[in-house]
Amino acid sequence: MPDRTLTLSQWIDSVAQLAQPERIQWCDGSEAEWGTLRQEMLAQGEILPLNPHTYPNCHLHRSDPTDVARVEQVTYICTSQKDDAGPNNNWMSPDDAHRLYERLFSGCMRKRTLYVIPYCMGPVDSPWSQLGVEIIDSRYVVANMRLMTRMGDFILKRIQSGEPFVRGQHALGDLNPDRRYILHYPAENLIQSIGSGYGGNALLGKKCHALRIASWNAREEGWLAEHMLIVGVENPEGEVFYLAAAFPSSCGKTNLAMLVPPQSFRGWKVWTVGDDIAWMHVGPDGRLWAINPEAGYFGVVPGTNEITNPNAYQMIQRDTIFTNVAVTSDNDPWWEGLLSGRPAIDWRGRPYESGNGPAAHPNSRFTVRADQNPAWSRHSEDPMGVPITAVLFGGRRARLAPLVYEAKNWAHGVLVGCALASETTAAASGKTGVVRRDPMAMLPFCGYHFGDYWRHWIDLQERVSSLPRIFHVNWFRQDQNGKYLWPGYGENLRVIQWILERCKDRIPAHETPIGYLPIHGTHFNLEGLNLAPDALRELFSIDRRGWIDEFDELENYLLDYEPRVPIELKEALARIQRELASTG
Ligand code: GTP
Ligand code: SPV
Ligand code: MN
Repeated sequence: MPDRTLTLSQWIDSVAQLAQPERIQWCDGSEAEWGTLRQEMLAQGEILPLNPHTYPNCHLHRSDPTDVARVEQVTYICTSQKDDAGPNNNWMSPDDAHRLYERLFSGCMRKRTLYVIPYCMGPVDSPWSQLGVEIIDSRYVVANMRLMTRMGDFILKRIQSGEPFVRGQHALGDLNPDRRYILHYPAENLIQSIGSGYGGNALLGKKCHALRIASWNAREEGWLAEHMLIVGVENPEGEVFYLAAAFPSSCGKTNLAMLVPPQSFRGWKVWTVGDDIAWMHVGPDGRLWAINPEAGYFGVVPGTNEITNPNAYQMIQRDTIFTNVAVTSDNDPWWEGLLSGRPAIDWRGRPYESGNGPAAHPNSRFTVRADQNPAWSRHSEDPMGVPITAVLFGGRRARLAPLVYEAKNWAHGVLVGCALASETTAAASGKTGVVRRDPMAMLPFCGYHFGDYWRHWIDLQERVSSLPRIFHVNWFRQDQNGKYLWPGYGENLRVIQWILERCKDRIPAHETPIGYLPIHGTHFNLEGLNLAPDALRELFSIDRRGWIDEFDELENYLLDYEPRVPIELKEALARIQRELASTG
């Protein structure tokens, strides 16, 4: 068991003694440091330069082909009581996990450099921010953390003066999937990760710290750490409303966070505060206030173009790290969904042959500093964050879930979040396209028992006097031929407009057992949109039989979390079931 009273340098020494690196480098986040790192990575082939004329200061990294996504099956929560991790997590006892770590870390950094990365999650002067230190032997991880967090010497000084921090110990190891583990010790504010250099497995500030460890702290301290984007929507009157939205991995957070309004929405603007993680606290005014702990985006590349996401497209034209995309014969990055160019080399570095799978990996990513986004909100740096008017839940549902509906009250809204289900995507290893429950989009990220987590959500109503309204959205409904019924992307602002009108109590809605829906044909802005009448009907229809089955299945699902499921959720569920049964 590591000694939590160790100072920073004692802790680094103890890790170095175990891992045996050739040297230790304390990172300061400076330009000079990046210059040296870049030269070393180029020399070693860890990054490749992209076309400097079309993509200035952009680089390509090809990860090990077996290391391209998060690995949920080897991600563990290590609590002394197994029950506290819940059926939603893999569990290992802290003692076993520490022993495993010591075995795997022993000598794992021989002939390598150990980098010490001091970072801050959240605006540097926010009372809600948290400090962390990641130890790692991968320059690529350093380069990514430099874009994704506030990193540097000034953090080190705060830690040395006694501020608490989360410890992250990480090593590439031999990248063998059989020796890959991501271990979390919430009671020790400690993360240990080995065997992967990719994304959420390796950038420890992100999912490991800002969600799994932070969600545990958040429950103890009365706040929320969520897998949510934060977006400001400004109407033509100049009023800005902030929304937080939880969609599972690769289900549209980045895209909604930087949406460009359709042409008919003159005078509307959208401002991005965050695209993946929200930390929400109860403010002195009784509202929920959200900060984005991150300072950059680690976003899905495929599907990004000047039509779907013009802001993202523009921001990744310079100073960007691309991971696992293809390249053209001109050495430009290329991916599926790009509107021009042709792939010459695929994501593994082999000559591209059509019929041999996608040229870019479906989970290929860009890493870029947030303020390169043309829609970046200057309120991203506000210490108190932004006030949240509405919370959205949504997933990929080819059937059943309508385009939008509103929960009837807080407990019902929490049930809507709890019932979130979505088709699996390439963001995690495993089969894609299978519908699974992913409550609040937190299945891979909640650091404790889901039953306790839902209780924590329910109890918020005691302390938040102006609760946000809760909505469910689904951009991914398909017709019989598998074609999306809704155009999505910028057009999603139409749904947001309806949501804001509802929040201001300006428009009536159609009451159904599952929630409030737009009244067919009115109060929903379709100006300038050519949708087949059939598509519209389908998008706003309720399949009563299908919903009865859905809620029966949900009732069954909740049994796994007993006896910790809040009674309020079961009552909300029973009420819907009764109403569905009686509206036949
Ligand atoms: P993580 O970073 O994994 O947490 O994902 P995310 O939720 O930020 O997802 P992202 O916005 O990157 O979208 C993932 C994929 O969905 C991309 O290929 C997008 O092009 C696609 N997508 C996003 N929004 C829409 C939409 O409104 N409609 C459709 N059809 N596709 C969308
Ligand atoms: C996700 O999978 O939800 C991501 C990418 O945002 S990762 O950083 O790999 O977690
Ligand atoms: Mn995510």
